[in-house]
Amino acid sequence: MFFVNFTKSSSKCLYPERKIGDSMQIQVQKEDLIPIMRIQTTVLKEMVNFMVDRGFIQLLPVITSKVTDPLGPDPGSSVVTIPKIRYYDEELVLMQSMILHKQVAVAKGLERIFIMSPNVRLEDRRRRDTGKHLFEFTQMDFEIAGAEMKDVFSLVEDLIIHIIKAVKSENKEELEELGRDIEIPHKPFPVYTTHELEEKYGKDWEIKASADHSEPFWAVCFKREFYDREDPNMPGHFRNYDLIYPEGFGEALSGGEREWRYERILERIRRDGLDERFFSSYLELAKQGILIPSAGAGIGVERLIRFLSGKKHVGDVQLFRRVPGEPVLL
Ligand code: ASN
Repeated sequence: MFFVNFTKSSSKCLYPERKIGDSMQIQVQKEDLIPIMRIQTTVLKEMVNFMVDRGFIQLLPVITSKVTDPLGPDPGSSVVTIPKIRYYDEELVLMQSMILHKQVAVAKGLERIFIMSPNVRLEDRRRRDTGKHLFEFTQMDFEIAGAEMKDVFSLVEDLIIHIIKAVKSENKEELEELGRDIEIPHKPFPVYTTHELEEKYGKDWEIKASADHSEPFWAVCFKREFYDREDPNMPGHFRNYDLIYPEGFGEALSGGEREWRYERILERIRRDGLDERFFSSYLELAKQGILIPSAGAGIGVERLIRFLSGKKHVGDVQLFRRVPGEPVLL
């Protein structure tokens, strides 16, 4: 047994008064932790190898900024506040995602980039039991100048297949210890529109559709943040996407083709009722006309490790859990 966390049933109260060392029930057992961390090691190594082999340049993450992803409007997000820090006279935010920085990086001539990017997202504590939310996590965030959706689909499908194969061959024992058997999916993965998914599974289609599939699939066309590109041929439709894991594990990745034109960005920031002043440094660059067409996505590292190791909650693959609504122990 290990000290990692309380069980869900430990208390109805979201922040039970307990100290480390109190008798706590434990979710991640020591015997699971070691195989999970070995699988994580393979995933991190193979993600970097794969992206470098495909010609991507690795950037270091940015954690403090003047501006970050607003994460809305997006039905997938429930952030209660953007984390801020004051540093002398500057007010900075902690990174929710590096999307705006990725756009600037590709515009500067770095055509294919990726970052192992830590994000802080202060999600509503009612998301404690979704199994897929963390308030601090890492995504492998990438962006490709001039790319389209189909380029991202093909790349991500190869990446997922590559990682599953690597884990199956390098972590055979660990998968056995965890009692996990994973199928190698087939390329191309199926693609559905969110409209089709809603029609078949209802408004909250994600987990139901995921449970109904035995291989990953794409969902396309979400009405969400201003930086995702609206389809020029079909206004009201969007050239963005999520990758959904099978077996009820839900969302793996989200991304899109990007909006790069100043007027359109501004119009959509206004439409979304966002504070223009918050985006002023980014808007200034867009106004100078430096942004270019690109497409990309970010894949949640802990969610991938949860899927590979077959755990119930994404917090179960974190040594130091960061689950909304749970107390932080260390
Ligand atoms: N990484 C995502 C993207 O590239 C954005 C996000 O994490 N919200 O679109």
